[in-house]
Amino acid sequence: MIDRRKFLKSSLSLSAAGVVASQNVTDSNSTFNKQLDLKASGSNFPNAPVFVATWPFGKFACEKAFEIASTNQPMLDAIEQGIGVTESDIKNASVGIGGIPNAEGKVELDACIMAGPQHQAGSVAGIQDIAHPISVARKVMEQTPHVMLVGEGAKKFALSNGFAETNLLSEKQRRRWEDRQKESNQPQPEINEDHHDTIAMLGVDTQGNLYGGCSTSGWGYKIPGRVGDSPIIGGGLYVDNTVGAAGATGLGENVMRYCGSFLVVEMMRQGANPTEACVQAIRRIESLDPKSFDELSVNFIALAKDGTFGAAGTNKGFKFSVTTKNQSEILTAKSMTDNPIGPEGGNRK
Ligand code: SD4
Repeated sequence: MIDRRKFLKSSLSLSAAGVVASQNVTDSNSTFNKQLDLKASGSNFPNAPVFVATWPFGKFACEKAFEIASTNQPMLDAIEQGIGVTESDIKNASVGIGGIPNAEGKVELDACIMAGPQHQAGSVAGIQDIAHPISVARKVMEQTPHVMLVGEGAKKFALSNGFAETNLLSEKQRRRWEDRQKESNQPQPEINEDHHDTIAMLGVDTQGNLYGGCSTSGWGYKIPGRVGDSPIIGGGLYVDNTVGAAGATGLGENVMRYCGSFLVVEMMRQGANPTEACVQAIRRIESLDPKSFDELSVNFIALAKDGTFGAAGTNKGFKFSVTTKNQSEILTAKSMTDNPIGPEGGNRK
């Protein structure tokens, strides 16, 4: 008997070469076969390319990504350079340069990237002195046999691949950190909406292939070495090329314990639309967790293979950005409570 996985794999490569028509594939119900059908018929996804990102600052990132993708450059370039816009923005205190430091005053960054077609992933966590962790994550994905590098090793890898050593601590953040040192000698970071935010970005191309990335300085004033959900595949980001993609922002500890983004994608696999999938994942988390919706502070964005998208958050007012051929706007996510989400961390001051 022919192994089904091997059969599908060889069918896919033959199909890509234009050799196998979709009707030659026996199991017409599988999602794999739907992909083959689309490839064989040359069908396009009418709304694509579509980019969705967390928070209003994600709009600039989505627009950059759209500009790249719509001129037929690789989708990974679109995701990397889109997120790169947010990483370069010194006013944004939650991603890249100018990010909020850890308890010792060092900016430590987390990022990951995924490419749907080959189910590839790359990630870095707790990396210091490198301005574009999303680009390092991509290098890990494309140029090593590994998925994730952390701390010193990640920095060494970046430097040996030509990334420049950069001071990430802005004057403003240095002063805030020093003031905080004078005020408090608490070893633990407090939970404060003002101390965190993240860019997660999802994209789908005109062939229905999905990609995603995520980048953050994480929870402000965290214990050095703390890693959040953002660089964790399945936590802060997940891409399944047969179904859809999801990304998270909020308190990473409440996302990574539930494989949050993976959960959202699985809800879509079961038939939920992107918004419903985010809501169902948040409901699942709340049903298992001792914390209430308000204390959880979890927000998801989701993008289905067909280009439909949505988002939901525990609190009211989580905003996300979307750019397609027909629109580029900031939308408000569905919320589980009427209590406001608080200020967009670091980005409003
Ligand atoms: C983290 N999830 O490090 C990130 C921070 C974040 O909105 O997204 N804040 O936990």
